[in-house]
Amino acid sequence: MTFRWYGESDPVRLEHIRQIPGLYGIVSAIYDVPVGEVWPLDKLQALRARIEGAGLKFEVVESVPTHEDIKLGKPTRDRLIANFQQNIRHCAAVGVKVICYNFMPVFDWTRTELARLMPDGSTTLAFDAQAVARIDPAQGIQLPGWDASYRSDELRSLLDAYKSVNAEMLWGNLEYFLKAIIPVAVEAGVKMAMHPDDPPRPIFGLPRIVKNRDDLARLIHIVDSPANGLTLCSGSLGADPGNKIEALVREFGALGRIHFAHLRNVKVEPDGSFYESSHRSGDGSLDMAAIVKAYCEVGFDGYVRPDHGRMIWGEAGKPGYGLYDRALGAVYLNGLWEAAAKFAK
Ligand code: DNO
Repeated sequence: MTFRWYGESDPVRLEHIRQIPGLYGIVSAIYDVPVGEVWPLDKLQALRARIEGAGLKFEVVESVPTHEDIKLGKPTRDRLIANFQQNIRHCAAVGVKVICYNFMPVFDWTRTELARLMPDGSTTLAFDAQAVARIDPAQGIQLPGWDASYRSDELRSLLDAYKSVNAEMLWGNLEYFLKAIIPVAVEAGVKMAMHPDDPPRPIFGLPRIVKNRDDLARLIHIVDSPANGLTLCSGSLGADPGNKIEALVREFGALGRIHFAHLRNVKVEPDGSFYESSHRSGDGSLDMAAIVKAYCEVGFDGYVRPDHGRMIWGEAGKPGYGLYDRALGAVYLNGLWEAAAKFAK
């Protein structure tokens, strides 16, 4: 069981994370190096020392970001891919075993609200499909969490650049990238774990290609190596009711290609809207007990983390990444795990 931590600027303290029962390690990254550049080894060493000093392990990185030029297949990609390769080597040098990354154009996870008020007074992340459908990218895209990431002219030129990249071209660019990085990961002893698209559908006319079972199968076969694996995110994939998470766990787990499990629940509405519920099965649309049982039965021994939590008990902080609700999630998941393992037939 691991827990994501955003470094020294994270209001959640490592010393508090350590007090969660059954916590093994921290999932983190270097946040002060621009996307596409090499993470200096000394920064990684300092991060590892800080985490180990708090009594936790540092074996999972989330994420090494993939520069847009790589996804766009621009001529500049070779230098950026060389930097990505170097990041894999540097992570391996400090003991990292799994690197989570994604291949979503422009927007990583996308929500329309970062603090939707729930009847119990908690707040949570939500995606309103109608509100997204009303956004005209040509008029500018304002989304909480993202509007600060790009200047509006930068965003416009990125969106323009993607106009000539359809889904098949994005697959082609992914193939080029995987063929360059997976051999380096193999050599370094690191497993790459692709995070699926969140939500698992195209948005704002941008292609998205890691959305469902067939995409995951295609991805892992591009380079048929155990190092070319998945972060199976129940909440991202689960936002499409067509994705049966237990079945995905069984299929890709049996192949040994799930290296990192993101476990969270999501309440999905018929129009494609959703909000992030507590981790508990009864609060969302996913059967978390069945998902954990599937992991257990398939002999999964990789890294797990609770995913986004609600904001509860008056906690202020990074939406989705407070201490309290994620800690409840970790303990709930460990409970499910203990029961599934103990009573396995
Ligand atoms: C959101 C996260 C994602 C994830 C990246 C992985 O909270 O699940 O941002 O870290 O997509 O590359």
